[in-house]
Amino acid sequence: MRRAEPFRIKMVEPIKLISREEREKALIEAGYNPFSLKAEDVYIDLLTDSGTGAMSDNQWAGLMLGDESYAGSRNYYNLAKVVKEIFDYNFTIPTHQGRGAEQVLFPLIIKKGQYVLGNMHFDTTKAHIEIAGGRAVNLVTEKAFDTTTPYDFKGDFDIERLEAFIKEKGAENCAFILITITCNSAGGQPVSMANIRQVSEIGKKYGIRVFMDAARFAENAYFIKKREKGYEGSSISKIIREMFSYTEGFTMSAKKDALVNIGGLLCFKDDEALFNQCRSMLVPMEGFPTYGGLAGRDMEALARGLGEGIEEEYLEYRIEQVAYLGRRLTDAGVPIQSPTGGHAVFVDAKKMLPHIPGYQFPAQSLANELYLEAGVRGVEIGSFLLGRDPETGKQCESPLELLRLTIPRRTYTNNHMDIVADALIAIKQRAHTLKGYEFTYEPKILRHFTARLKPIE
Ligand code: P71
Repeated sequence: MRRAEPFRIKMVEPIKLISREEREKALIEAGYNPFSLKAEDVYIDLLTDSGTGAMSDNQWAGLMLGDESYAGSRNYYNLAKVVKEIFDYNFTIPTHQGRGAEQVLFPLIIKKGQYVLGNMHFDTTKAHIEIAGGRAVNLVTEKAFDTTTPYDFKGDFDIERLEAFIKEKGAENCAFILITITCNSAGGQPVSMANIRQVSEIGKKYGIRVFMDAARFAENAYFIKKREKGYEGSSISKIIREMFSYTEGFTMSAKKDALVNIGGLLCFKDDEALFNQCRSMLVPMEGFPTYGGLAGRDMEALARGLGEGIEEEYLEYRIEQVAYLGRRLTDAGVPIQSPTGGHAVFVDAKKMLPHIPGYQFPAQSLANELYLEAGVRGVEIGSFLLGRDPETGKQCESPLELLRLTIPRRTYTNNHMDIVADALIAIKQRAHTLKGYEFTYEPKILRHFTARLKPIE
């Protein structure tokens, strides 16, 4: 039988659609950069799925059981117990969010000039690799860049390129391999179990450690169950345990699949020495090892969220909502990364606005038009985000120009999805009239957060 959302709504947060004139004014004030909009001026906010979801009544109840002791909070032990149950990992470190975990781990395992091999590192992760003196290498399958041809696991590593790279550069020059599940930048695309296994075998063969960037681990497990032969009958829990048996540790932004508004994790299967090193570094950076930048109550919400985020009925609803928005767009001929992934629909702005070259930011143009049309905020994942080559100062060419419509968890209904779809379908009719953008203010690092732009007349 067809099923609706596996929850009912106990508390609501009003949202408002301001008038077209007010939106025009707000966008100009924001320098044509949706990052700079006031959230109150946004009707449906699809900027990110990070920390924007709704907690359950059980999580909110957990907040009241926060043990705010500086050391040895009971909520830490609850959290470590859940991590052991779900991932079968023995060592747990809480952090304030994903990049907190990266900031502690990466300098300990990267020597200057070493490569970190990944299936498209997320931008903040790449930044932390570089800050630690490493070089981020992208070895995702070429299939990820062909948005029109469906492929079940567009997050997979290109195994041949991975091995060739290690042979060419030498294993001693490779710090570690990082498997990002799901692959955010290519469209929330999953990595198959077979691929995770192969990557781990290559890691063993060359003596290179393998870690997970596990922000969307539950969505990845759900896709394995639905799309990979041999896993149809497995439970999500069993799939997760197998996925994590192939790696020795993970960093996690818990603001995604772990269903909290703040929090992160740094966990190890059995490397106690590395765990201890990380714990020492945690103290000056995030906090004492039993709270790591979180309040006791945050750790309790996280412990409970981890369990809820792997429930199959929840994941089915979650993935189906993203797929619903994807279908509405595809049916109307709006080009998207296909198939849809876990946390967002990615509109292919290169295809929708072929008259705007990459260096004039077609996906940013589409994001701005979508805000003007319906008060919907999406986010550009393309040349605007990618930035310039730090050595030559030249604008890098992004293989994809995408508008990410990121769906917060348990937050919006399919009525909201319809508003988004209708707006994009309307824009498609006049796509040729949209303009490219140029900078009026361009910061040097991570420019996309605060840059200001103007349309090119
Ligand atoms: C996302 C984010 C969060 C974000 C980042 C930049 C601008 C707006 C929003 C964060 C991730 C991620 C992966 C795979 C590590 C982090 C960092 N993603 N790995 O997609 O997707 O985690 O934000 O908790 O520090 O919107 P953190």
